Amino acid sequence: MSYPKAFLLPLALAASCSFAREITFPPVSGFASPQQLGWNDHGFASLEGAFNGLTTYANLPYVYCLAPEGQEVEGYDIAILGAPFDTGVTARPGTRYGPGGIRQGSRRLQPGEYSIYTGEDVFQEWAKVVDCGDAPLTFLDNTVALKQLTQAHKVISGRRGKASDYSQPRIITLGGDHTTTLPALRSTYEHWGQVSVIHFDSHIDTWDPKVLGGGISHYAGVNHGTFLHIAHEEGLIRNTSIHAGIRAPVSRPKGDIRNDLRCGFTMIKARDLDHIGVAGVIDLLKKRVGDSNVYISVDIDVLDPAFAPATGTAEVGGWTTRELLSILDGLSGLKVVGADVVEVAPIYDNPGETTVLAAAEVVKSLIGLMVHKPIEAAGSGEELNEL
Ligand SMILES: [Mn+2]
Repeated sequence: MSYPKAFLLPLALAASCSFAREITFPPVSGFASPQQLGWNDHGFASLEGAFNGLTTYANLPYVYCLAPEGQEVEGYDIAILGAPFDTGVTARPGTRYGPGGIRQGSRRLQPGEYSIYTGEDVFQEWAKVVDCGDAPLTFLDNTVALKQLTQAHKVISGRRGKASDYSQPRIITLGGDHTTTLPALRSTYEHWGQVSVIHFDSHIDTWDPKVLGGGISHYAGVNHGTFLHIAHEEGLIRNTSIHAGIRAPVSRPKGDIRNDLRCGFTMIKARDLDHIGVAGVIDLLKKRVGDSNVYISVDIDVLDPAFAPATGTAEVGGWTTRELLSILDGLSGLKVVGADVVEVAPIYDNPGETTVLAAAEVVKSLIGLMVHKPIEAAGSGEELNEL
């Protein structure tokens, strides 16, 4: 067979250019993880986590935590669970994309990095921390969706822990609008009984369903501004709960605050920080909850819209990201049995991803609190009457 000269010439040139760059492409298949490519040996591994594979929270391993009965599921101690739900809001919707947004904001977080403040890597202490993906929630019926979330939370927290001494997995939920905290509290109650809630938010969220929801229907009364009222009615929370960062107006001059106290809450207002400082806020929070089991709920709108524009009900005059992180880290030692970061609506974020970056760091601080205080399950609560 003979080839025309015009074809052979470039081949000959290429062969003579053996001094050109040496680029060896890896095979296109056959590797389960980048580590198996051997790049670890060349020191690249720590730079790769953020840009390969699927996007889990902080590049943690994904576990199919909702696997059907009978299927083996590896043990874990702290689980990330997404709750894509936004049909309980009173203002801008969009938090059904919150879990994905927070994971996107966490892409530069990964095991193998050490805090400049504490020197620790919370992902690689005693606890196995995993991402369970999102709970399957219908967006067509809130009542059904909230039941689905309770069930998912129960299944995931009901599995065996990895560290033998601390057998009860704890969950950090990525919201979702704030209504998603109610199913999480129902499930948490089953393992740990009543909890004190530390509620970071610009709104009190204890509104009477007859006030916020218009008394239209029972269904309408269950929303992101009433869930703490309902949690109190159901006996899920202790009268040692506390809000932090409150600044939004109330709708009844005295009635809302009276009802808030009745639901078991005191409050630290946003501007209190200016007078008592971060240490003062930490002190008040710790004193309020004492030695009780604690659930920490962080509505991202506790931050000023300058630091978290991507949320449904933004209120100006809020805390900075640094202040919130310092306060959270200052709560080390509390018995945190559950937590969430909610109301992140990525569609309103800016190109710098300000809100989701903040939310991802808040989640990391919450993991740190759980790691610092291993807790064993203290008996189960009674069966609950759910919606
Ligand atoms: Mn809220």
